[in-house]
Amino acid sequence: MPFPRGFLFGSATAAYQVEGAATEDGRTPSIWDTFCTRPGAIADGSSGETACNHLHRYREDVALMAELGLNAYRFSISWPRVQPGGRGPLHHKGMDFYRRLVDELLERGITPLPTLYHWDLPQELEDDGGWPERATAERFGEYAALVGDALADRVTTFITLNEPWCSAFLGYAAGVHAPGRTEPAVALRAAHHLNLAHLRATEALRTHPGVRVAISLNLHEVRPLTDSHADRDAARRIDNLANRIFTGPLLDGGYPTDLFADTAQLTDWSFVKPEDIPNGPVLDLLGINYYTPTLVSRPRPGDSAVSGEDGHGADAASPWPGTDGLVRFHQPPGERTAMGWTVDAGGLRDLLLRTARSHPGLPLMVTENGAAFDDAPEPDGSIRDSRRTAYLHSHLQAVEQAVAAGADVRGYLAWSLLDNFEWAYGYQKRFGLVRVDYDTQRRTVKDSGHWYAQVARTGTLPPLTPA
Ligand code: IFM
Repeated sequence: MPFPRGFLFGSATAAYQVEGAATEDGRTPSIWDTFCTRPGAIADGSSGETACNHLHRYREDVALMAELGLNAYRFSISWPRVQPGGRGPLHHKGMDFYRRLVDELLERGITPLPTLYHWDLPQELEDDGGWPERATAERFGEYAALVGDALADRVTTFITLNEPWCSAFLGYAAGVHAPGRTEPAVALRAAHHLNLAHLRATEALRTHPGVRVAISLNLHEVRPLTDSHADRDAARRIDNLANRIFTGPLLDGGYPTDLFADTAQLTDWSFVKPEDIPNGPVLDLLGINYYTPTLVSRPRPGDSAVSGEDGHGADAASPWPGTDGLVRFHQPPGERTAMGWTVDAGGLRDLLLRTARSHPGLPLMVTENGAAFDDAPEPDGSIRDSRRTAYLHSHLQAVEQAVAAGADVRGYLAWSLLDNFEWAYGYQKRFGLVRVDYDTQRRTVKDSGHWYAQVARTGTLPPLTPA
């Protein structure tokens, strides 16, 4: 079952996770620079200050992608690097890096897929209230216009936001991501203003003829533990808070009314203005980031009533406003990655098929998928990460199956090209196809990277060799 013609096989990274050079050339702090200084916020006390030094090593990294035969690279643009403070004119020195990166990619036949926002909000905008404030969406629209003017002559697809669910709910409800606030009602406002930010960015980017606009959502494949009414109701609540809170306004003409009812104790949603709901398509492509499915039930008597046990730490505040006592998270059975996430490729197939059926005609792309494992280099320096290869193999098979069943999937981007700064986990979790030695910045292609290179070169899945 070959992949369709023109299918993109690429990899993805994000600015704060790889670039380093956090204080160079006029870049101002983002909420992540600030959050990393908070005691206990990052497991190993680290930050993205140096990361993989991709800002200085991008040529080497693009050469590596070319060597692996990858034909797409999803990277993100650091807002405070190109518009320090989040307001005012374009900072050309900062933008020059992305111009050079894009040119380097194009020279090597690699499609650039920039994401405008992968979580690094300029700190000044958070000081003014952050995503819960409507003004932040307006600032994002202005920033998107600057980026569009700078890059639309050489980039055709722009991804506006990465995983706005994480920005809203891990950042403002659970507090495990920057800015580290635990205000559930405010997180719902943040989600709406992220949707509005996408709308504003789309308006700005579409002034450039031929530009296509996408968003990357970490859509959750939500499964009820049993077919009981109570468990299906738990799944419905999480589907609303994880998925339909974004796909509703962006694709389906409005928020689900049961989401309003479920959260009525927290907010009256009066921050949603009728004109905030787009009256036409605001997506030319939907990016889906998938790692693991989500299994939920209604709590049974004696169960913990708290819904924090969803891979984000049982001790953290809940990222799911309005679900306390109503939803319990369960670990799906099966092998787990170093993140504790169950490996379940069927979840990706089902998610792609469900999305394709609910939104016919909308092109899809897997804009992130991959696995962290505790790689141990062999004495000769090689990295025999057969579990990561098996993960990629099964998930690429799932994509093939979805395509064969009719889903219009345009590409697959492995997370991540490089080991990098894994947010609150610091450098302890390695997702890369390429190992990074953080002392020397030496890059070593892992076995999974060599295997993925064969996929990219041939457009077919080579068999797995026994470990
Ligand atoms: O590293 C992150 C990425 O920034 C967003 N999606 C999930 C990845 C793994 O946790």
